[in-house]
Amino acid sequence: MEKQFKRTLITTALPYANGPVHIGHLAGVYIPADIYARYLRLKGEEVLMIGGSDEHGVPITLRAKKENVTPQDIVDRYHFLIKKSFEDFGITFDIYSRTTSPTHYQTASEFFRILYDKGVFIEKTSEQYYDEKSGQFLADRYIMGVCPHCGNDQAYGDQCEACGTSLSPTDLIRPKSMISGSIPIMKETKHWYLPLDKYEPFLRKWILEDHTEWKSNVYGQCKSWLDMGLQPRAVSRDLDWGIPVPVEHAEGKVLYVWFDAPIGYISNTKELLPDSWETWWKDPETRMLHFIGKDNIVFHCIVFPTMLMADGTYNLPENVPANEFLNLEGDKISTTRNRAVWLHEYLEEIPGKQDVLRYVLTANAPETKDNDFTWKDFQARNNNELVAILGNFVNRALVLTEKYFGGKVPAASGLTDYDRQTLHDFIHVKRDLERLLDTFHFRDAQKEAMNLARIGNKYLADTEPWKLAKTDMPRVATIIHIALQITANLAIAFEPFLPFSMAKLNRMLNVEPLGWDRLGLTGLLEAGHQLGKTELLFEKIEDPVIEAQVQKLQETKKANEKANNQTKPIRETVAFDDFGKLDIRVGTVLACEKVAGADKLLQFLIDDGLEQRTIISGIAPFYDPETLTGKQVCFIANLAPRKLKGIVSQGMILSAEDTDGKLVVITPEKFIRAGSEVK
Ligand code: B3M
Ligand code: ZN
Repeated sequence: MEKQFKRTLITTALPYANGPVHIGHLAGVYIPADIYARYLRLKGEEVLMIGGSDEHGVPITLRAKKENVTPQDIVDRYHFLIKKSFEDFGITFDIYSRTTSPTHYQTASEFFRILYDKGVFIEKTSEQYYDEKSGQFLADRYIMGVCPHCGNDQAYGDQCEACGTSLSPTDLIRPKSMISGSIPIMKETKHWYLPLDKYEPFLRKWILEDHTEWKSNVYGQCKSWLDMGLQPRAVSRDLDWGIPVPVEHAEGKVLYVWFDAPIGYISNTKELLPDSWETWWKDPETRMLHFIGKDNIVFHCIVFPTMLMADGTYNLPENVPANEFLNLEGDKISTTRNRAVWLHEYLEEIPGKQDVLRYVLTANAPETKDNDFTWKDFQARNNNELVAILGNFVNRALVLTEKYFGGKVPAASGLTDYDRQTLHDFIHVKRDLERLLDTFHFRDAQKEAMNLARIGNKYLADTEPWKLAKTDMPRVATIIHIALQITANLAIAFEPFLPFSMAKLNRMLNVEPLGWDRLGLTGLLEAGHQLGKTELLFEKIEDPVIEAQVQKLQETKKANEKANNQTKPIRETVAFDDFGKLDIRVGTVLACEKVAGADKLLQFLIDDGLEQRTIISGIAPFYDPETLTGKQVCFIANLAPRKLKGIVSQGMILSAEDTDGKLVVITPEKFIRAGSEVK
């Protein structure tokens, strides 16, 4: 028999407060969690939805260093921005707090201390990478190097983002400090380890046998971790930003961010409900669900449950409905590369359209695999689905009521078979929606809700009440009555998905929000009920809006390329003899002119000390040819000749590229004999 629960505790991954939140966050975690929480509340169930910012960890300290401010400055800036973005998108947290709160410091310290006193941790001294220049140990993202699995040379000490492998700093090939760029040495340090291996038999049974219903991506990742065998995991770090390890002789050591962050769920519940938080965490009749992204699976399915078990007084999660990743126009979303649709910018640039984004992100939710967000699809889903199906149906039903019945719900009489069939169809919607929502299939659930609007559209198109107005008003009244019942049903079915628009629809229907138990019923609006004022639910999004967004993304791409140009890494070492093969000379420019039919090319006549030679160079956009005549340049004299625009170029003039792509010719510091060798 399935377990019965009295209440549901929903936790949502705590985003790092090292940048604003973007569509990937919404699609992966917060929209599904919010849909689910709203659904349960509509059903009248007891629910708590917990959120907050993750304010520790290396990404935050690195950002602070880069900007020359304190980590506290960084988290203050982003915590409030993130909190506001979530509010603006209607994410209904019961609390959104932060891991720098006093309650959290106390809760996390106590949690560690209880495990410490129970003798859970292994204390171990080992050698770890240390940056002598900055006088600091290098954990996690403080260190970078080549991934041993895929060869990516930008892999971090805790993970390779190219292939997704989780790493430890000593796995990296050619490690380099992210603080000083120097090559680190090994140095001894003491840390506390959580012995995951001891809990492995329990975890195997709990996940692999008792939770076969978990999503296959979650179950699969857990299984592969368990099959590889679990190792003790360090839960402390040598850092000056974080919660101090609450034991003696632990100066300079803080709790590992992945130890303290999930405890943030507990702290935030405590902050909200100081007297009754334990009901939500310890009463077996509470069901706990973690909404997260796929990169957090191991922490929520293995590490945090182990911590909770080691304490022994807490519930374990019932389910962890993790999503995969959302890409943007075919490429990864990246906070560091500023490649994202930031929520606060979306709201400024496309104001009042929160529900459109909620709808599109749910329709494309990366529930089973990575998925792609494109602006074209965003526009198409708005125009062809929200406007053309849902908005159109609701508008027709309401406008017809206004036109023929002065905005009062008309009475139905003498139902036809077709009427009955239509009413019957939408009774199914409730059952199907529940089945899908209960199993976290939000995209299909939203599709099902949209089907109800399709039923409505088809009903009006088939019955054509506007043609009957002159001949058969009782029939028109019946049709409109049914169309209005469908409309009221839509207001319930879509509430979890499109809360702003459904609040508007309720105002147009002049009703208080209707509860979930009324979904599928046919008498939601009684005859004689006066409707409110009709407005448009959705409006078309025109091409220029979409084009502006696509262009913005392209500009970011260009800016990134330029920024990368600034510091191109030094190329592979060459032997001295190889350098000696190049014959670089100084030459005097005898004449210089534009090459006809080529925007970029200049043709030089150079005195090379022995004879005159022609060289073609791509610097026309940056120089007026006349200003170069009489100057001296450096050129490669023994480069194999090449034909450009029909002219043979005998060598190459050396120039340097500035950050904006501008080329600057290299000239000797003072006038010198033509033909002099550059060595
Ligand atoms: N801050 C990682 C992330 O944002 C981390 C989640 C913590 S959940 C307790 O992906
Ligand atoms: Zn890799």
